Amino acid sequence: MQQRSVVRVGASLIVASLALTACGSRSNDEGGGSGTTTKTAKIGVIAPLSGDLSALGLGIQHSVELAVKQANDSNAIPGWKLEVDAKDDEAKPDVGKNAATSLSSDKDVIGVVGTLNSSVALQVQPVLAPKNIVQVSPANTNPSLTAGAAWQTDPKRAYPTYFRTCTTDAIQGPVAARYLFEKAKITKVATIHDKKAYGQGLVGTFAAEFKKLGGQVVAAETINPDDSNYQAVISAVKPSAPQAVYYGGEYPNAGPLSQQMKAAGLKVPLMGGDGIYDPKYIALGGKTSEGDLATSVGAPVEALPSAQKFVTDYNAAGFKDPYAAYGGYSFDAANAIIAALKVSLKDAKDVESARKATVDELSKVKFDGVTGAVAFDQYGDTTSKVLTVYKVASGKWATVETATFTG
Ligand code: ABU
Repeated sequence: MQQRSVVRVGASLIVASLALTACGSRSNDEGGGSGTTTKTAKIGVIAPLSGDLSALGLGIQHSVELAVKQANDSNAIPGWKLEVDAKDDEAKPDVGKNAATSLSSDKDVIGVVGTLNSSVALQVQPVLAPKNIVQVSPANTNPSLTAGAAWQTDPKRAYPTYFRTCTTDAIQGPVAARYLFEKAKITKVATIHDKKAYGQGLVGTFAAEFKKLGGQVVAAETINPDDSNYQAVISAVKPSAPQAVYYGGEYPNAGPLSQQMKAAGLKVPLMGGDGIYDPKYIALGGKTSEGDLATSVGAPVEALPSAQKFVTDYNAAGFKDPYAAYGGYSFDAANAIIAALKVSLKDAKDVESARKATVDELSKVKFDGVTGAVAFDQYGDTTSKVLTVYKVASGKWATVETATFTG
């Protein structure tokens, strides 16, 4: 993996509405004209639409709704209207599996955008794959979802139907390790994770790179994601005198952990991955989250010339929730499916008969999206691998640097 470019931003830092149609086919010609029919294909969304992570999940849902509305408005697929069917997975694997089962039993569903959580995706992939329903995640970063459990030693495509627009923790953990060791000059860290697929995997790739660089992992602990009091883990970590804590998991646990470790006298920065990159982390962490760090997938959408229309259109659509960390990647994920559908639905008599062709077409998709070039490699991973380091400054996430990787 080669780092191609680094763009620094911030010198002070160390370095819907939808045009819904009825299901099935209907006449376009309600007044008795040409008699052509419009068929319906559905794009499902599986994401946390309620609960602690809904700030991220609702941004995914609305960004897909925006892409679908724009496709319908421009008659992107003549003879077809698209619908969004959004299901709440509550960030729980079993609920996500049920959502996937429900969508996969709907003959009009052609693809799914989601999930947010890697642990949920592990349950969703095997439900959608046998039905040839494509799944494009804007947010799952666990490497095994594309390249299999042995992704480091013997990579093998896990499911031909699974793709993602974000990069993975194979890059995210090492980027954080290099930032702490090389830029922040931190040589001793403690790691803590939530025992879930994402958190455990991210800490694994971080720790391997940190040690390779010559750093020391002086404590390695876990929390229970259902807990809200972290005194035991803080007491276990504090005597080893880490200069930073690297956390694998999401903001509902990370924010309070940051607040409690500082209150307990462990006054060192907490750094995490994209799972903590949300304003809610700072709200939960309070004033002492100042100086904490995160990496997140992609470049900040607001700073991308390619994303300005998306940002304007999203704001104009009047959604009550922000597009949040994964909005740009969700919009691109939906448009990747739509690009495939332009070919696969063209002469299709119905959705089910077009599913296999949609899988094939999605693997060939190539276009300039709002987050950059959108295309997939032989595993279903994005070919555009971009990550940004952020730091809490004056109560907000401030960009430190964005890096693009090739190879
Ligand atoms: N990528 C961070 C949050 C989602 C996940 O579990 O991968």
